[in-house]
Amino acid sequence: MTYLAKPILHHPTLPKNALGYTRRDYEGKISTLCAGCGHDSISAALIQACWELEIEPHRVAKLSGIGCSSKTPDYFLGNSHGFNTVHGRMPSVLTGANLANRDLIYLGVSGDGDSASIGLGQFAHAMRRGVNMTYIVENNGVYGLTKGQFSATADSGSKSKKGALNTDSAIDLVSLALQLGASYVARSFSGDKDQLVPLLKGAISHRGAALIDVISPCVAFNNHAGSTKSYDHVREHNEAVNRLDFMPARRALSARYAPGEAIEVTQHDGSLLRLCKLGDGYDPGDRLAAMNRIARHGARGEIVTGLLYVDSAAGDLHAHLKTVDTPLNRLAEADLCPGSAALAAINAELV
Ligand SMILES: Cc1ncc(C[n+]2csc(CCOP(=O)(O)OP(=O)(O)O)c2C)c(N)n1
Ligand code: SF4
Ligand SMILES: [Mg+2]
Repeated sequence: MTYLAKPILHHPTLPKNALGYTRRDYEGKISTLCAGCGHDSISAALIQACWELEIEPHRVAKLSGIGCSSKTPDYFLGNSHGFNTVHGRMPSVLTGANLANRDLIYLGVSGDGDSASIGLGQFAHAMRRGVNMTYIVENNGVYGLTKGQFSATADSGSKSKKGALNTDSAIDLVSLALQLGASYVARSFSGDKDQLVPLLKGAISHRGAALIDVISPCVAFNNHAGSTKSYDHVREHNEAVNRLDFMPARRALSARYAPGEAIEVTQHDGSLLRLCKLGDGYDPGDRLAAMNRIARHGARGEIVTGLLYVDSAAGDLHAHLKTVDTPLNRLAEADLCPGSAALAAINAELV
């Protein structure tokens, strides 16, 4: 229950990262979600990723909309900045915050209803602008918080808990993000922590718009036979294209794969993504191939997961706008106002 505070004390022998923090230091309040909800596993993966990345919690800003998924930022990174916005409006608030202070690490946490239904326009513009963020969609195919109506990501032909058939076509946020120009695009499953944690670490270290669509079953309203977002369905139809190893720039690199089996992508901060190809040679640098792969496998009812596309040289909104390196919220009046002589010179040019 929300009124129960977590105990602050923890065992002195818990492992610590280089900053001296334990995983407990990256937790938040006790979750009020249903036991078994996929969203709680995503929160746990985020805690693990931020602990392993040795991120100082005060450098993170978590933003969300409305929904069970959008409640989750309360359950991780309790010492970070947080903003729970209006339903579907997280991307514009995140964009504004990012423009004002480029120095923070932005986590956008949303649901399929929040992003693909009411917030679709906002989602699209944040992706096409290349806002530097990790945008996580906790995708269960329903509006969990309002008791299980189909969302816009529900597959055509899937059935509700009470047997109603969904006849609308699904919106695939991954395909949309690829088409709109996002530079790090992945899909994962809340039940696959081994895949999700490195995907999150890669996304957080990526500069540009990073989307991770995480299939996250709703045990209360969408975990039955006939649902394509249930634990059983996703386990049976999961088609991973690669396995990701994330190595921060400061760590010595270890060779885990034989040459020819892996692709390496160096990100702007020097961190390395090492992708072990599964099955036929999948190239995560080919946007069109990614779209093609998703459509081809989707037609067979398969859910393609893994790092589907990455362009580490794409840059972000600040690079496109050529803003100064100093966060805009730290500029003083003297930086912002060039003085009356400069203004007179500009005005003279316009005469
Ligand atoms: C403007 C507005 N419209 C509708 C609602 C009602 N509402 C609250 S949450 C929600 C859907 C949440 O679904 P999703 O984003 O998929 O999150 P989930 O609960 O499934 O994690 C809706 C329609 C609202 N709060 N505000
Ligand atoms: S209603 Fe569904 S989405 Fe919401 S907490 Fe329960 S299981 Fe999770
Ligand atoms: Mg949902």
